[in-house]
Amino acid sequence: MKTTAERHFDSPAQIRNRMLEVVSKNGGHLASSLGAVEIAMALANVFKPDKDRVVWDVGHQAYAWKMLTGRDGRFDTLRKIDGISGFPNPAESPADAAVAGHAGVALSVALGLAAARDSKGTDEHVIAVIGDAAIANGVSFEALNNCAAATTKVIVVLNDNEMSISRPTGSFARLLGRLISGVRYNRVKSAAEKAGHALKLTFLRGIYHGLETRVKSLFLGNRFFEQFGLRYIGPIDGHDLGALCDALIVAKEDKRSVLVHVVTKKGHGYSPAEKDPTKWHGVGPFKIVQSEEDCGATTAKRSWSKAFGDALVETANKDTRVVALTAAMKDGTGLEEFAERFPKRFFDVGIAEEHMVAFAAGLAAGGLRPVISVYSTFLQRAVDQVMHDVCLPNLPVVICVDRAGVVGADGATHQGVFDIAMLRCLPNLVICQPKDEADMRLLLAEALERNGPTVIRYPRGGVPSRVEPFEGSGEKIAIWATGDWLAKAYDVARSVDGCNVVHARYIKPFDAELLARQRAAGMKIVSIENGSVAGGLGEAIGADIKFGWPDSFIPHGSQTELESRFGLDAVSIAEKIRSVYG
Ligand SMILES: Cc1ncc(C[n+]2csc(CCOP(=O)(O)OP(=O)(O)O)c2C)c(N)n1
Repeated sequence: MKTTAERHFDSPAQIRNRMLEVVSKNGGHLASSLGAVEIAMALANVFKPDKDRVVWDVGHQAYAWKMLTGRDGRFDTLRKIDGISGFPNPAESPADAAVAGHAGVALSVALGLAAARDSKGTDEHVIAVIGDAAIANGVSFEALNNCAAATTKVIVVLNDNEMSISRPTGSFARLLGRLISGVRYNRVKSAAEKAGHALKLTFLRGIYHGLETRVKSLFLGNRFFEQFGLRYIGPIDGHDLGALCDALIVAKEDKRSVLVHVVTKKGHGYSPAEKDPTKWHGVGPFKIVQSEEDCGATTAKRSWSKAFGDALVETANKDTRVVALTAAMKDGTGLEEFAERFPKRFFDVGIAEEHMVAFAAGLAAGGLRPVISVYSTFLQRAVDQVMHDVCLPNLPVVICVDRAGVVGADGATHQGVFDIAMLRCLPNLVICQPKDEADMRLLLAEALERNGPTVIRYPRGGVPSRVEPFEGSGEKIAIWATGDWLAKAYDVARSVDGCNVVHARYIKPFDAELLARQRAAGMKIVSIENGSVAGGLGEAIGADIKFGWPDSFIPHGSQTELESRFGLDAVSIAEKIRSVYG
């Protein structure tokens, strides 16, 4: 693997330049990582990355941390197959205390690490870095509730950029807004902060922070985090490295648990990203420009998400009972237009998948037709609500599972391969997958007619407007294939004698009569699906050869690279079938 020599970074600007250089070629999570450069530098300065434990929440903002902890030399390989991951991963570096791709868990993991340290009697510091949207996640709240009981010493860095992927929703965002926008408080605070910044002696810092606490309670009266056993320090300017280091030193020296509230700007240092942080949250390759003009991050072709969004708007025009729900993923799941057209029928619940599904159950029980749009990997959070609140009462909730299948460069935390396996066992639930845009419309209409729950799954990437059927006339082998991999099954059938193809439009219940007829005629059954083999369609139909993702976590790489590496491209599949059946 080609690497650049490890280098030393003197300034945040150098790190940002390197980040831009690589992300503009490889794509990645830019705006959040640009905003967290000084946080990463301060953490690397004040703590020992190889000994102290830093847990990033979500982890998409940790590129600077990667560069500063021994991975700058390999940073060019970011998100590339066999290169470094876009998210923290302990298998990649000891400086990554935990895997981090799903939001809201950092505080829990950090509490566990701190409690383990307390029990062993060692002295490493444990720090959770968490965004203002991720801290409002239910798991974060459970951890806050447990914080004082779990340990006496954990450090939380709250990276508040006042943004989720889009504008955050909910009361907690408002609370944080009040904390950082009390004008009177800020004026006093910044004077106090300057004084504190100039003071290098610990006892003087103590006086400064004693004063700060009084200022806070005097002017703001906000003791929210202190009720949870966390001393509150802040708000601190997250792009002032000196102030950040000072605050972290105070947090480190304090015997109690501390939350340092840091205010940053998403996209900091790259004006197009500062101007439109939502667009620059996650980007494909782009051309770097220095003006505020849009520099045209790669625009993808029409996606499955957009096809879904358009179909939903059409349906909602006709049926006023239809409402749409997202857990902080309006932009990724194609719901922008719905949100604009029907603001009263649109619910962005924040990063709260469990709440979203149970909330949808309530909406359905109340007579509406809720349509949830959620990435496969994040729906995993809410499997219990799907079972308990939706399937058991058999409510008409439509769950549109986006990014179902391997997603590519985001890697193991984000591959959407487990949804069929997790959901197929749930009674009352219908699971289907469209083959093209026209089919998406039909399946959505069918789902909204049903008086029970439906899952419609579709992958990341471009949507074909129409996949022409090719059934083949073979009588030896029946290939059962789902949605996006149907076209691949047609390619296989064209190159292997004796095949015909079944479009398994409904995965549950599948067409048992057809299967029985094929079995009775002595046909071999082969399944091809963009999901895990364990628990997938192939298992359901008892296929003789099952093509899908194996029982391992699928790393990052492009979708096509991964398909060939795992023998799931049309040529490899055809070869395997020929080698088994001649
Ligand atoms: C459980 C879960 N749901 C959704 C996401 C998708 N997601 C990635 S980042 C993000 C927003 C995070 O906002 P914040 O915590 O404020 O961090 P920022 O990006 O602003 O630094 C979301 C919703 C996720 N990673 N995990």
